[in-house]
Amino acid sequence: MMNDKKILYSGMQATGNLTLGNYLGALKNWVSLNEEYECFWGVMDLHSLTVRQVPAEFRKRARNLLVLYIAAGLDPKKNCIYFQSHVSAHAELSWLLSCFTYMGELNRMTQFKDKAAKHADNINAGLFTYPVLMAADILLYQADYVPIGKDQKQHLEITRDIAERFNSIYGDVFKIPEPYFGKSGAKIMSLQDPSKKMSKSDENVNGSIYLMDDPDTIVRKCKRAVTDSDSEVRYSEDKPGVSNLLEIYSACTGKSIAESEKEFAGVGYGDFKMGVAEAVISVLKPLQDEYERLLKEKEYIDSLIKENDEKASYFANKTLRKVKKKLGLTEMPR
Ligand code: ATP
Ligand code: LTN
Repeated sequence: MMNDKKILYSGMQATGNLTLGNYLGALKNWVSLNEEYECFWGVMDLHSLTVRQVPAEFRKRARNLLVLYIAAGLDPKKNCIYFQSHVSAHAELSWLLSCFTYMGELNRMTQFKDKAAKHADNINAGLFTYPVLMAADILLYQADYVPIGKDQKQHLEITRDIAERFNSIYGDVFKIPEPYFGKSGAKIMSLQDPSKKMSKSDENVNGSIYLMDDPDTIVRKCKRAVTDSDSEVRYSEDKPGVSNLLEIYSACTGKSIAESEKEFAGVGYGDFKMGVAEAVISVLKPLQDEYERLLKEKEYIDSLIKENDEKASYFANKTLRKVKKKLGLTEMPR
């Protein structure tokens, strides 16, 4: 069933509303990868439960994220797009791998420390073992490559350590995954504080452009973006706000930074910001239209979910059976 393409695995948590950063830095760049790789993209809904969710909203958000993957151009016939929680092998392997993961290793995870500080009232064990579930996600599919942002590098390293530890005891069970740094996607910074990345969990909604923002909101947020007291549209380390807007413009139009600078030479910040807003709208409007159209195609989406859940389960369970056998768990009589 599987061809000889290398396997690529990634996904996003169904937490918060996706930003332009998530799109330009990740989603947009995922679209063409299926030409070269066999791709699996999970909606990481089990990971989302490490912070409290309101059930009705969460259900909707998770489904909307899956629809958004498709609206962004991931072809669901060529990419396996599925919900993590629909493939029970993730939770099962996560338990098994947790018995091969040390407390000391998990204690070193910076994301745990950050999130524990942010959610001091709910430092649950799931937050602590988050990287083990992530290791299970990746290892179940024998992934060769994992496209991730810098913040997830430590989680991929622990995944490799767990896999190597397991393999050294039980033989070659898991493929050791590598991070995937393809054509590097743009790193988009907050419009309000260009020293911080644009992030869906940012409390200041003016810092982020959300994928579902309407044109007026996009114009307003761009106009309010922090720049500097100078008036020159130039890419430079000492002009982080302007540089970020140029980065956004360049990623949305496909023009280089140099070309973009030239285009705005001698133009005031007001018109420059308007130009950036228009470029963002021209990218987001078609995405939003396609998303709205797909949301109405309930049966079509349901059938895709079913098909892709089955495909994901097939591959995941193949690995899980092997792991259980290696561990000496008894088999269910047929
Ligand atoms: P959170 O605020 O919940 O931590 P986030 O917005 O930082 O979320 P993630 O869920 O951590 O996003 O990341 C999803 C994907 O989007 C990752 O591949 C990550 O590298 C990418 N990404 C997130 N923010 C940006 C950004 N500002 N610029 C470029 N890529 C980004
Ligand atoms: N932790 C990742 C989301 C994630 C993931 C994965 C990414 C969960 N499981 C497996 C790649 C592979 C995040 O927060 N961006």
